[in-house]
Amino acid sequence: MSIAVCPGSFDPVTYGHLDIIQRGAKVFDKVIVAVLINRNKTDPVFTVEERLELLREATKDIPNVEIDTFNGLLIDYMHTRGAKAIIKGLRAVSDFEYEMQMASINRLIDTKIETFFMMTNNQYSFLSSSIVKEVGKYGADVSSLVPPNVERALRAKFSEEPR
Ligand code: COD
Repeated sequence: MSIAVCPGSFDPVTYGHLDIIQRGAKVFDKVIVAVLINRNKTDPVFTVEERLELLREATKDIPNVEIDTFNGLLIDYMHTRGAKAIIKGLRAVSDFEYEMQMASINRLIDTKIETFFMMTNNQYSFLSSSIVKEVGKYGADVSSLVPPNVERALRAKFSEEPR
């Protein structure tokens, strides 16, 4: 069975992520969408549990997709899941530099694990979780950027907080 991991922060999941997940699920027998727990670079808007729930709902119609979390090195997590492929999305040249570095490091750690890059769907080339949070915070319409459950969650989250 070919198992791929699609890792990320998913804070929150967007249509750009979902496009990559759906396309990956057509190529691999199973795609595990893995949310990194211990990322301390930025303050997340959604808790890990909330992000998992949003991802579960948004991918519920794709039978070969599983949602999980991981801590520490991605490669170590992949070993525990018997996964040999990493799925990444590329939006622009700016993504390329970072992703190439990550792919090279991961390959150095384990040469048997391959990173597969998928070009973003043109309509989502500008889309990121950060953009969604930024516009969502000010009450703009994000229905073309995220699935309905995420849109509701953003509205609820930002109505709780002072802007
Ligand atoms: N179109 C296409 N792809 C997209 C889009 C879009 N609109 N938006 C996002 N993506 C892709 C991203 O390029 C990425 O591949 C994936 O979706 C997830 O994106 P994010 O923003 O949710 O997640 P990131 O980029 O913050 O996640 C970073 C990781 C968690 C993958 C990374 O930090 C990691 O693997 N950390 C574990 C530690 C490790 O093993 N490090 C490597 C050795 S040092």
